[in-house]
Amino acid sequence: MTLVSADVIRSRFSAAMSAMYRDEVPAYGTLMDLVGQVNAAVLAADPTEAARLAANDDLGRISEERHGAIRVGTAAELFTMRRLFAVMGMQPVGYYDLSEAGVPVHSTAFRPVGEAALKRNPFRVFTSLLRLDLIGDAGLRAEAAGILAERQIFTPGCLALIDKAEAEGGLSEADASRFVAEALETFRWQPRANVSVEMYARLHDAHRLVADVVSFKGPHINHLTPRTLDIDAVQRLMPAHGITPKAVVEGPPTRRCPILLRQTSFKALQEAVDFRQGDGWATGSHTARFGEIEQRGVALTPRGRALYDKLLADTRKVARPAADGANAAEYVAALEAGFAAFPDDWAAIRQQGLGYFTYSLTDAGLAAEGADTRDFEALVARGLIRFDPIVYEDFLPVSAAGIFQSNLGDGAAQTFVASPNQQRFETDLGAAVLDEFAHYAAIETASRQACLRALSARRA
Ligand code: OOG
Ligand code: NI
Repeated sequence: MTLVSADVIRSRFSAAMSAMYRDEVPAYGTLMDLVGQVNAAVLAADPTEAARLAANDDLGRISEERHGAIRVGTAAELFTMRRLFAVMGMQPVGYYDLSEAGVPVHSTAFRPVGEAALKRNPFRVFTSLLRLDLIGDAGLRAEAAGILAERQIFTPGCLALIDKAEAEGGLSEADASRFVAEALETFRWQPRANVSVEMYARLHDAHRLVADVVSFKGPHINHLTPRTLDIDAVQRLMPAHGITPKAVVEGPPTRRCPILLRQTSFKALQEAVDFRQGDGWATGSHTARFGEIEQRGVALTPRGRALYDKLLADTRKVARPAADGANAAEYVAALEAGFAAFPDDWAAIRQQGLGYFTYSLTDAGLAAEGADTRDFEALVARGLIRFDPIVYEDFLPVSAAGIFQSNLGDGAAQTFVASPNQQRFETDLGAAVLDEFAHYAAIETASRQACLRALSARRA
């Protein structure tokens, strides 16, 4: 029997999720259209960049590209979520501790790994596990754990297909279609809560995020994020399209050579929810679902990342973005001043070992006969080998915290003692998370070796 590739299942799932979210949250559709227009304008205005993206086979993925986020409540849910995403070729990459930023979760990102899979479809899901251990009220903690223990967030059909995919190494065409439909159910918005309005209020008082996870039958997808080539333009154009963005863009400032990830979001919608009341239902509301856009730049090496973290921390000592946007201009100015210390041209970023790049032969390299392959840098300098930034595929904890906070409301600021616990997270997940740096380094090394092999073959 022929099995459908995991990449194909992921592409179909990502498209199905996008259609569902467009339906449920119309502002997401508006944002998608706006991002499409801005991306088309950027490419039209910069034919060199368009040609570079086309040559690297990266042009096709941009308009298809998105990430989403969910929050699960128990170790068992996280464990099965890992198995579900594995059917679509998505592995847990990275560990993010959000407790430090006042959000009682820790997280990973499920995403494809490897160049070919990323080019096919880079869909990612930022997945957080609620940490009830950080909630002070022991009684409430036990009640919340009890509610979570009773829910089943996966359909029986989905669970059976995960088992089947694991046993048979993949799914047939018919099973893959069923899997996409069944898996989608887990991420759907549930307008009927699992709890009474009183319980919801108690959970909400402990932390809005606790209410968001515990009160519902499943981990509704809380945002989907298209990738834009010019986040400042989209941010500027959002209000004219009836969308109010958060005050500041998270991440590095505007640069000629984008690094890592810049993100901005629009505020969560207030949605009607039916809460349990006696034998019936009482209508209330909940805010959880929002929209976000992102612009991705070069993946940084540990050294580049350390410089990024330092410059961001220094900036935030000077100005911390206020939730209401009061000091937005001051923050942006401080950020720009701080990041003047981060080189803003590709050659310098590469030479100083701050970013990861892929290498390929130029036309001159393809035509060269008898190049000396012992000195790699000389081949770059002679123009036989070119370099292109590797796109950062992961997330940033400070930015993620900013995105969480902007959707928790201004009164929600709360502090927890920073308590990263990667070991606990990995035990719950049932697997170790992959190290993002090792993965980018491997892509870079493979491209270097491929260039050298091609040049040596020509010499013989
Ligand atoms: C996830 C927030 C993090 C991002 O893009 O950094 C995130 C959440 O609110 O559940 O999606
Ligand atoms: Ni996000």
